[in-house]
Amino acid sequence: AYRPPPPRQSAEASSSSTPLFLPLPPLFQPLPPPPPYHSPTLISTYSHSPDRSIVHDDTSMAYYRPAPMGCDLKYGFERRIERDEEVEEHLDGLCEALQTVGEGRGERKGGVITWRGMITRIMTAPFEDRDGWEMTAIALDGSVYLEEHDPPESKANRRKQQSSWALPTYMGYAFESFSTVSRDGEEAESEVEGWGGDVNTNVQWCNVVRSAIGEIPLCLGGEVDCVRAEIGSPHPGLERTVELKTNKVIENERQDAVFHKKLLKHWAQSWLLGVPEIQVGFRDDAGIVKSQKGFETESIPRLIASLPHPPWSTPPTLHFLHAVLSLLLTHVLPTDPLLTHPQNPSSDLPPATVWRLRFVPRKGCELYKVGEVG
Ligand code: 0WD
Ligand code: CA
Repeated sequence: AYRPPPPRQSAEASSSSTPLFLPLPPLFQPLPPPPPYHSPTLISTYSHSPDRSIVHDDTSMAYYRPAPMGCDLKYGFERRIERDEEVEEHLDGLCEALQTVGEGRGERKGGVITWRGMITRIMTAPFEDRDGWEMTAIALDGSVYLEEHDPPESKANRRKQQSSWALPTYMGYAFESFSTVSRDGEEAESEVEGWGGDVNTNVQWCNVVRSAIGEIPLCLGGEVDCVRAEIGSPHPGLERTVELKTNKVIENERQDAVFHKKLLKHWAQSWLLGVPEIQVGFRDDAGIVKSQKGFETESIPRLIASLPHPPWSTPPTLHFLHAVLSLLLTHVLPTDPLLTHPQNPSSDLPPATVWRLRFVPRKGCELYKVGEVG
C-alpha cells in the first residue's frame, strides 16, 4: 500500500496543503477499456514572428518538402537565433488565441486548458522512469488552466547542460529547415541544397484544438512543424499536418529499443493535436542525414504491440491522463473565484488558489495547494 511522502522542506511548505496522491496504473497487466480520446477539432491558429511577436494567422506555417539525403544538420549553427528562455510566456499565446475566436467556438467549460506538451507529459508519465516534472493549476471562469512549473533547481540544471545539448538540439531545428519551405515560398539563398532558411527558434506556428478524454473537455495549443500542401496554399486542415523529428541512425538492437521507447512521446504528442504523420530523419554522429522514414501516427501503437517485448501500450497512458485530469477537476475547479463569488465585479475578485501537480517517476502524481494569486 502507498504511504504518503514525508512533508516537504521547501519554501512552499508553510502555505502548502497535504498532498492528494494518485498512483500509476499497472503497466503490463490487462486494464479495462480506457476512456477514448476524441479526435481534435481545430479552433484557431497563430504565428510567432522572428521577433517572437504574435500574429493571429498562418504567417509562420511551412510546407513539407523532404530534406535532401546527405544534408548536414550542423549547417548554419553559428548563425542560429534562439528564443530567450528567461522570458516566461505562461499560456499567453493560447489565451490570446481563445479571446480571438467567436463566442461558442472556443473552449468548452468544465475542462482543462493547456499546452499540448503538458498533456504529453501526463500521458507518458506511467512509462517515464527518469524525469519528474511539476505543473501549476489554477481555476478561472469554469476551466482549469495548467502550465509548466519550472523549479529554480531544474532551471539551473538545464542551464548547466545547455552548452553540451546546443548542437544536438540545433540539429533538430536544422532538419526542420531542410524539410520545409516557408510561406513566402522563396527558397532561401544559400550555397546548400534544400536549406529552408536560417534557424530562428522564435518562429513558431501554433494550432489550437478542442478535444476530450472521456467526458473531460480539453483545449490544447501546440506547435505544428509543417503541412503537406502546395506552397502558398492556405491551411489544409489538421489531416495534412506533419511532425518532424531527428534520431541517431540505428545500428544495433539497443538503439532500436531506445527508438521504440521514444516513439511513445512522438505518438502521444502528435496524436493529441491530430497530426497524422511523423517524418523522422536519421543522422550520424557528424549530423549527416543518412535515411528518412515516415510514420503514420495512428499505427504507431500497433507497431509497438507487434514487438516481442513491447516497451509501452496506450491503455495506461489514457487511464492515467483521465485520472489526473479528473483529480484536477474535482479539487481545483471548485476553487474558481468566479464560481465562489459569481456576483463580484471582476475588479475585486477574491484571489485564485494556486495548485501544484507533481510527478514522481515510478510512483505517481501529487496534487497540493501552494498559495493564492490575484
Ligand atoms: O515555456 C515553456 N517552458 C514552454 C513553452 C514549455 C512547453 C511549451 N512552450 C511553448 C512553446 O514555445 C510553444 O509556443 O508552448 C507552445 C506550444 O508548445 P507545445 O507544442 O505544447 O510543446 P511540445 O509539444 O513540448 O514541443 C513541440 C515543439 C518542440 O519540438 P519537438 O519536435 O522537439 O517536440 O515546440 C518546441 C520544440 O521545437 N518547444 C519549445 N520551444 C521553445 N521553448 C519549448 C520551449 N520551452 N518546448 C518545446
Ligand atoms: Ca518537431
